[in-house]
Amino acid sequence: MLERTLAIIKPDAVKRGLVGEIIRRIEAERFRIRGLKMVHLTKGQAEEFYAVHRGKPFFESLTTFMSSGPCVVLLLESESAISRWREVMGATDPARAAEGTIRRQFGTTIERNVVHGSDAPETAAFEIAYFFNALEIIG
Ligand code: IDP
Ligand code: MG
Repeated sequence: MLERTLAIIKPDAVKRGLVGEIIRRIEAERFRIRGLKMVHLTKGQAEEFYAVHRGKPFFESLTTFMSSGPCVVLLLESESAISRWREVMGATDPARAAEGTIRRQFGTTIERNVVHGSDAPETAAFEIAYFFNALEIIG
């Protein structure tokens, strides 16, 4: 099924100059980029975006990290975009991520794992609407 998902190039990757490499990978995997922008989240916005993780031990550190510098957010479209982008990213913990995945290649810790991807159609819809209005979505 043709799907849309939200991808984020996290602040660690932006700071390390990995934006071009990750977008190259997105295009090589034949995702269509339907939206793209750079944003610097406030702490409150990071907390709102990651609200499902509120109460978890890593929530405070995660939202501080995600608001520590700019991110690049992308709206990706393809067949099975949600699961396919998660496969390209690899497992949450870079040390456990499969060889050849973005997180395995570039991630440094379970928190600083370079990229985000929506995990289901409902979360994708929420996350896409969080960052993109109708005028900013192409096609
Ligand atoms: P996901 O990004 O692979 O979907 P989630 O469980 O949704 O993983 O967690 C959201 C983000 O929170 C992760 O990408 C990572 O940055 C961070 N995170 C998840 N689990 C931990 C942890 O155990 N310690 C520190 N940070 C974590
Ligand atoms: Mg998640």
